[in-house]
Amino acid sequence: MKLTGIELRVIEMPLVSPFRTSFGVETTREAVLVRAVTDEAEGWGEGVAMSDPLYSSEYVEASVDVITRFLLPALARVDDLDASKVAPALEKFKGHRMSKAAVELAILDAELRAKGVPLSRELGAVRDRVDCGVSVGIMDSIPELLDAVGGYLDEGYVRIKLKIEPGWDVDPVRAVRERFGDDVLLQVDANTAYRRGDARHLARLDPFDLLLIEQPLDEEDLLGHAQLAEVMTTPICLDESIVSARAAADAIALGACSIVNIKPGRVGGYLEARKIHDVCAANDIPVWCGGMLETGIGRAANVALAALPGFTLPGDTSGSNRYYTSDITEPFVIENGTLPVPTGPGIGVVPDADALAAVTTRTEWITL
Ligand code: OSB
Ligand code: MG
Repeated sequence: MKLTGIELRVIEMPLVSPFRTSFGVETTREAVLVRAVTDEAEGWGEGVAMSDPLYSSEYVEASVDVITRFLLPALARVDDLDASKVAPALEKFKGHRMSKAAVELAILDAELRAKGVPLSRELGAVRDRVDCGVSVGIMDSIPELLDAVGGYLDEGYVRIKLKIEPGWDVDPVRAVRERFGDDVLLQVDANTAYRRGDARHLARLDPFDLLLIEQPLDEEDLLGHAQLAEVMTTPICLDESIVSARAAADAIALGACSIVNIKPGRVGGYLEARKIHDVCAANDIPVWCGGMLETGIGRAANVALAALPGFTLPGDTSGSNRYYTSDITEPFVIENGTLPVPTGPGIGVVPDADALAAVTTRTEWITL
């Protein structure tokens, strides 16, 4: 395949409601979209970097810059390009995994469209629908939280994840358990908001029979997570810390987690994400597919990944309407708590030109 050009788009989409985490409040989702034009087909990728470097060091403007200035020139020099050559060609550039992932996905989508192969099949999917959970932000009050959770359960979500932070943890969890019962699959996500010294406080979550606690401590604090695992009975799941298959293997060997959240953007792409799935499967570590408030582009690819056999827990693969009043692709609609795995070639969806134009704030075309 020959890459002839790349279109980079910055989009900005209003969220249906503010999404508050321990690191900030999001009211709109700004994101970078990549359209790869090759001599055989076109492909789309979505970058998951956010506007500000609060979840990780990456952010939208940096993503546009590194893709334009470094990643694309390096790819222009690769002969016979295919998706498997992207990560090796970009390896010398440190970090910027979300940007690498966005570019790799666009090229993978183009390659698979040219071959007529769905991404799910390419990755090794074994299901045609995936179980869906929902990530519920920090709210101003417990009644507000209970209304939100009740609404999502009514929509059919099979698992609830509560965002937590110091001052919003044990009480909201208790309130959700009291209102909705012990059968609800429930987990929490701290996005690194706690310190090692909070171990005894966090252990107060243990009686609530949570599926897991996600990333309580700093992303670099693997040892702290291993120590916390000795104090808590709630299983520890890592998100921010797992930036590669090697990081996953190390975290597992250290006892820092017993469950892994796989986000392709965080780890440099879907091919590395599959490696993490394989490492975890070999170690009997369950995985689930995380989310980054993706549009239909990234969501389509996440749903394909979540259909792999090791994804035994429901993911943050919610329906489009959980985030946006109108998506840029055909919306993903929850049915019986599940989403369908796209069946078309590549990621199986394309953005609608008018919907895309309506949310685009900037377009750059780079000829290679
Ligand atoms: O930590 O999983 C996270 C959203 C943005 C950044 C980080 C996270 C999240 C979510 C939402 O929890 C997941 C989703 O529904 O896309
Ligand atoms: Mg998380």
